[in-house]
Amino acid sequence: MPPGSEHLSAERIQAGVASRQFGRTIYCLDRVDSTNIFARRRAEQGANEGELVFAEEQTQGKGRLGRTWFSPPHLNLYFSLILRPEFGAAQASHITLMAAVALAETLECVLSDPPEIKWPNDILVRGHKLAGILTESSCEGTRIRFVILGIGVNVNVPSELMPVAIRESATSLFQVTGREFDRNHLAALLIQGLERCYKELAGAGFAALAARWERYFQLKGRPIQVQMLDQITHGTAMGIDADGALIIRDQEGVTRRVLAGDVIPLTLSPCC
Ligand code: BT5
Repeated sequence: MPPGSEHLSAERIQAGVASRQFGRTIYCLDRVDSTNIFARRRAEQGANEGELVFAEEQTQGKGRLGRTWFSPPHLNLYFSLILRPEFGAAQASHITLMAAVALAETLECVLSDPPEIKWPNDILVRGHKLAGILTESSCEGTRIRFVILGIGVNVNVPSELMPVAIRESATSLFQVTGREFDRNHLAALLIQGLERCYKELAGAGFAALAARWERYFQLKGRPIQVQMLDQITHGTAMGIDADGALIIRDQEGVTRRVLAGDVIPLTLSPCC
């Protein structure tokens, strides 16, 4: 059987996860509106940290800011992890940064080209989007009740099946490597990577992961544009601060913190 034709199975994923702190309970659904919506309901019902929801297909896969995540059946990974961190709501953005490191480190093991992190939530390969992260938190004052960490990875989807709107900007492991992947095995690797990085974050804060995050952040020192709703800021990407905000230096030399938005790399124009 070709590796890409296997259905997702909780047993097969669990067989590949060594420690099982994450993934003791795994739902593998055929079809769902969004794994984040399903996982939120489970969290509201009291599900434990580490519970995972996978789906073969999402009919309303969510991106940030009301955008959609293209989620065709049986080709990719769409999953949500329930987290109940002890740290405060001010550190919730660290979950996205932690997940980006876990994804980049895991995907690097199966790729010859190193992945890149595009702040705050994209994983790119050769400049094309391979995976996206959507973190949704439920807080009570300064306390986090739970976080739903949603991850979509394009695994075996060929370019011709992508919607035209993202065909140029997106990629998949199949497109990059020319081979199909066993999604159960890849899911297990991702869960292990997430558990390892989450333990580091919970134990020592984002400082434990910052250098690794920076290693995958290829835009440092490069001119970028950051768009947040109708506001556009231009400047040079300097990195992130301890809160996970993007630091940019604008044309006047003023340093700014950006808390949310879409980063667009700009090309340097030759000077005469
Ligand atoms: C994201 O949003 O990148 C977060 C994606 C999170 C998806 C997972 S799947 C499991 C879980 N359950 C959910 O419902 N969601 C999460 P954002 O940065 O806003 O990017 C969305 C944009 O990426 C879209 O507007 C498209 O331009 C593009 N896009 C949509 N689907 C894509 C895909 N499959 N691959 C690459 N790019 C895509």
